[in-house]
Amino acid sequence: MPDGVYLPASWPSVSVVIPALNEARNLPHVFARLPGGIHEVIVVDGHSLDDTCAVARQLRPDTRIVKQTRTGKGNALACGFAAATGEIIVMLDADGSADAGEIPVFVQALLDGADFAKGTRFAKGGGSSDITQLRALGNRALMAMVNLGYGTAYSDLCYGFNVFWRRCLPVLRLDATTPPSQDGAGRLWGDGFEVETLIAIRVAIARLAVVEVPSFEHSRIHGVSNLSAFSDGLRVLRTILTERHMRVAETKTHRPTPRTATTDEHIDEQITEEQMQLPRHG
Ligand SMILES: Nc1nc2c(ncn2[C@@H]2O[C@H](COP(=O)(O)OP(=O)(O)OP(=O)(O)O)[C@@H](O)[C@H]2O)c(=O)[nH]1
Ligand SMILES: [Mg+2]
Repeated sequence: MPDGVYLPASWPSVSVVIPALNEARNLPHVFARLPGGIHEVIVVDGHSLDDTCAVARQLRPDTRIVKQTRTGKGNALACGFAAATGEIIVMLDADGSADAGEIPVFVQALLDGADFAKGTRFAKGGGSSDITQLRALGNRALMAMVNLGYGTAYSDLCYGFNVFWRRCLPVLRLDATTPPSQDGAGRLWGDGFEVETLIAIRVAIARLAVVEVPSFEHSRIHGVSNLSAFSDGLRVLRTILTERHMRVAETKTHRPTPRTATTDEHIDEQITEEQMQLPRHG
């Protein structure tokens, strides 16, 4: 654990969900940065060909290993969230790019009243040594579409370091259980890297209190990225368009839904910055 970083015993229980695909060499660094006092660490293995699971258990014998039901980071997160038992869930990458030492700052944002603490590399205090110019450009364009289409004021969109109350899970509507289809690649919508955008949109539509937390993204330590800027960028774009389309369609049907669901009479109203509790960054 980073020197002296310990979650106070009085804090709610925290589950850390780590999607990992061939990250054996990076896990030692990731685990070393975990603060003390974590309720559980869940590694969601994407059927890794290396020693990811063995290394995780070696580093921390109480690590819970979850096998994902389909393929992709999004499915891994859905499976990890479904298995989590803590009051708070942390989404943490396994490649060493996210610093688990930042977890207390995210949790503090929840304790201060947020439902969802969304990491941002592009607010004061945040940054990245990992993002390429192409990805930064794509991220900015896609983020502008989300902000325009959903009335949000996000300063970052495709960033995987987020922390939220487990009670908010129903809002995300992620499917952890459907078996893979036999015909296609075995992926459902939301199973890929578009999951972060899907989550960002669904928490906005549900009007959760979202607070952005500046975060620094380090470079992946070992191995290569699983993300393709073009094909995954297109999936993100399709997510933005599809979710908006679904939202409009649901509004028209006026189906009764739970309070946290994405559909209500006024769902097409713009969500204001105040409702989102997004900070303004100068
Ligand atoms: N379980 C599981 N984890 C995955 C899968 N795809 C990616 N991951 C994990 O998700 C996290 C993010 O994936 P990366 O490949 O680092 O993608 P990225 O962070 O967008 O790309 P870089 O910035 O280049 O590292 C890492 O911890 C991966 O191991 C998958 O199909 N299954
Ligand atoms: Mg990465």
